[in-house]
Amino acid sequence: MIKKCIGCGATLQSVNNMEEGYIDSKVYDKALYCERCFKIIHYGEASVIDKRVQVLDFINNIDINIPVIYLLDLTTLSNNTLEPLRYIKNKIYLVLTKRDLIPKSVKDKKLINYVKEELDFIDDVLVISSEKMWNVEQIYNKLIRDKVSFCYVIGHTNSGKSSLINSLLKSNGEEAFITTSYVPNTTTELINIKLTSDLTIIDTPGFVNELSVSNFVELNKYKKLLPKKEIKPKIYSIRPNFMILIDNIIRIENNSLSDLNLIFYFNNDLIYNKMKIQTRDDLKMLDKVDLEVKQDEDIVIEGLGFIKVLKRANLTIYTLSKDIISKRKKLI
Ligand SMILES: Nc1nc2c(ncn2[C@@H]2O[C@H](COP(=O)(O)OP(=O)(O)OP(=O)(O)O)[C@@H](O)[C@H]2O)c(=O)[nH]1
Ligand SMILES: [Mg+2]
Repeated sequence: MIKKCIGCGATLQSVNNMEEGYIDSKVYDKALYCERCFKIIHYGEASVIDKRVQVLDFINNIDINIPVIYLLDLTTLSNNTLEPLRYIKNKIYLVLTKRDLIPKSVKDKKLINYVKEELDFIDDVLVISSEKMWNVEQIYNKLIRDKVSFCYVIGHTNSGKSSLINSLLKSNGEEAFITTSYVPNTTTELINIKLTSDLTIIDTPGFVNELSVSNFVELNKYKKLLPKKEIKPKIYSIRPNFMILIDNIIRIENNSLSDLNLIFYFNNDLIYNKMKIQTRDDLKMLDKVDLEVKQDEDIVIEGLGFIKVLKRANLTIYTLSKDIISKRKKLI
C-alpha cells in the first residue's frame, strides 16, 4: 500500500535516500513522516529537494472549478511575485501574509489598496500573520460564508502556505502537523487536509521564484538574511560620491548630484557601512545595475526586502545577481 508523508505529501519510499519521501525500511511501517521532514521538525536541519515547480505549469494544471487561497509574502512583494495572479482562472482569495514582519505603523488598508490597484480584478484581500494567528479565522469564515467545500492553497515557495494551514488547524483546536521551513520546496506534493466535515483544504508545493536571492546564496546564509522579527526601517542619507555597503551582499553608490535618501526594510541584523566610493572596491566583482529611481518608487531586492527611495536618484547597485533587483510603486 502506498503511504504518504503527512508533513510534505511525498510518497514514502526506502529505495533512494537522495529522493523525496525517503525513510529507512526498518521504520517504514510505523513512520508518519519522511526522513527529511523528521529532521526539519526535530533538528531544524534542512536539505533542499530540487523540485522546481514552474508557475504556469502549475496554474494550468489545477482544477479551475476549485477556488484558491493565493498567498503573497509581504516581505517579497514585487511585480514579479504579483504576476502569476494574472493567469489564474479560479476564484481567488488573496491573502497577504507575514504581516508581523512589516512595521506595525503601516495600516493594513494601505497594503490592501496597493495590491488592489496593481490587480484591479481582485476584490477579496486579507492581511494575516500565521505566526501570530492574526486574521487567520477570517479566512475560514469567508470560505464557510461562500460555501466552499474544496480549496487549494497556492503561492510561491516560502510564501507561508503550510504555516497558514497549520494555523487554521490550531484555530480549529487541532494539532498542526504539516512541515514548514525557510528551505525552498518544503512541501513536495498535494496534501488534502480535512478541516471540517464540510471543508477540505489542499496544500500544494510552492512554485519556484527564479528571481529570489535564495537561488544565489548558500542555504545557511539565506537563513541569516531572512527577516525574522518586525522590520525596523533604517534610514540613511548618502552624499554624492558616497556609497553604502550592506552586510557584504549589497553595495549602493550615489551617482546623483544631491544626497540620496534611502529607507531600508531588511532583516534588522544586517550591518550598514557608509564611505566614499573611492575608498574601497568591496563587492565590485558582483553583478552591477545602474538604476534611475523616481520619487515614490521602491527598489526591491527579491527575497531580502526593499528600499524606499525618498527623492529621485541615480544610483549603482552591486549585488549577488542583477535578476534580484527590480523597481515597483512605493508600498509604504
Ligand atoms: N514571521 C512570519 N513567518 C512566517 C509566517 N508564515 C510563514 N512563515 C515562515 O516562512 C517560512 C516558510 O513557511 P512555509 O509555511 O513552510 O511556506 P510554504 O509556502 O508552505 O513553502 P513551500 O512548502 O516550500 O512551498 C517558514 O520559515 C515559516 O516559519 C508568518 O506569518 N510570519
Ligand atoms: Mg509548504
